[in-house]
Amino acid sequence: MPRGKVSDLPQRSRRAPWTTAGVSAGSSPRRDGLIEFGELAYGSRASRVGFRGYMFDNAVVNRDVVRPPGVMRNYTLSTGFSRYHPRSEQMNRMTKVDTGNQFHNPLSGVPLVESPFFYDLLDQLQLDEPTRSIAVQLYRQGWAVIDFPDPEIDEVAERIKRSLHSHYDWASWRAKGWRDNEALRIRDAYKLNADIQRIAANPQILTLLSTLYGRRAWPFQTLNFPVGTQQHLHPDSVHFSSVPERFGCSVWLALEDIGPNQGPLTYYSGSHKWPIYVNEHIGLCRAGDSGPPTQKPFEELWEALARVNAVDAVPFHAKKGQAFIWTANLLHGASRQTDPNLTRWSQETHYYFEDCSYYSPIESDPFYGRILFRRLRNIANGEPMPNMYCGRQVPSWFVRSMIFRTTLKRRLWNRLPRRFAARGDR
Ligand SMILES: O=C(O)CCC(=O)C(=O)O
Repeated sequence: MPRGKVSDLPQRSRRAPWTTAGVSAGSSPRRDGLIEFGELAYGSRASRVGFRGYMFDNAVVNRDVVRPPGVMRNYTLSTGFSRYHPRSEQMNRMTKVDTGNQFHNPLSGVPLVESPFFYDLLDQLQLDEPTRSIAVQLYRQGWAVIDFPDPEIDEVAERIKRSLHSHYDWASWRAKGWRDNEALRIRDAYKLNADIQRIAANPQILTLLSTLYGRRAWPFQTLNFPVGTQQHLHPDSVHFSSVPERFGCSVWLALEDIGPNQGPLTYYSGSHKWPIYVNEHIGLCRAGDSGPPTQKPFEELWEALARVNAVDAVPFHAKKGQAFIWTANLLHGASRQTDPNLTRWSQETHYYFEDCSYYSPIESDPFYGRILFRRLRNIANGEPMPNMYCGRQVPSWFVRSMIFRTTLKRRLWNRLPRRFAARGDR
C-alpha cells in the first residue's frame, strides 16, 4: 500500500450518531462525538502536527508532506505585527490534503460542502452513509434535514418550552405583533438555560459540521421562537458572515410538530450557490446611517433573484425533534402564521468555524474603513474565539478600532434625547 493512502488511517465509525429525516433517531449506541473529535484533534498523529480539522485528519497521513521541516521557522518578524501568529500549520496542511491519493486541494478557504472539488474530497473521506448523504444534500441544495442526535430531545424540548413560556409577551403579540410581523424571540437564552446550551453544543452536531466544513465548528448564538417569525426571505450571510466567506451555518430545531398554519420555515433550494451580495452590490454605504441595521434594502434583490432563477419557497413541515441545517447563503424565511393562537416552538443555533474572521456585512463597508467585527465566545465552552486571517490573529487593536468606528454614530445617536433624534438623517 503506498504511503499516504487514506485507508492507512483509523476511519470514523461507520455508524452515524444521527439519522437523516424519516429514519428513526437514537437507534445506534454511540460514543460521544466531541470526544471522538478531540481524540483525533489532540491525540496521536494529529496532535503531533497540531492539526485541528477533523475531515482532513482522515486524509493527511504523512507529516513530512503536511509540515515540511522548518516551515514554522521561516517567517520574518519585521513589522509591528510580529506578536501575531505566523502562518499556521493548519493552513499549510489544508492546502495539501492527500498526496497519497494525488489530490491537492487548491481551495482550503472554501468549506468542503461548498467546494468545486466537493466530490474529489468526498471520495477521500470515506464517510458513513448518513453523513455522506447529508454532505451531498448540503452541497447540492444548501440544506438537509436530520433527526436531532439527542435521545432525550423530547423531554429537553418540553423543559425549554415550560421554562421560556413566561418570558414572552403573548398577549401583545397576538393583539398586534402578529399582524405587524414583529418577532417574538429570545436571543442567547443559552446563558440562562442549560437545555438550550445543550442543543447548541450538541457534540454530534459539532462533529458533523466540522466534518462537512473542514474546520472546527463552534456555536455562537441561539434564537428561541415560540411562534412563527413570518420573516421575509433572506440569506444569513448578509447578517453574519466570515472571511473566508461561507464558513457559517444554521441548525434549526422543531420543538413541536409544525404544520402549515403555524408559519413554517421556508427555503429556496439551491439558492446557496448564488453569489453573496452585500452592501456594495446594491450601492449602499452604511457610513451615513445611524439607525439600526435592516435588511429592507436587500429584499427587492432577493425576491428578484428567486424570480429570475425560478425558485419557489418550500415550507418545512417539521416533526418535533427534526432539525433543518442550512448553509450561509441559502435564501430562507418563514410563511405567514395563519392562526396567532397557535405556537411554533423552535430553536435556531448559529455556527461559525475556527480560523476565520467574523463580521456583520450588513453593517460593514470595508473599503470605506468600516468592518463590524464580531467578538464572540464559543457557546460550548465559553472560550473567546479570535478573529483569524490566513492563520494569523487579526490584531486586536484593529478589531477594536473597527468596531468603535462602525458603531460610534449609532451609539451617539442612541444617547440623544428623542426630540433631537427624531430630526435625524434617517
Ligand atoms: O424560524 C424562522 O422562522 C426563520 C428564522 C430565520 O430565518 C432567521 O433567524 O434567520
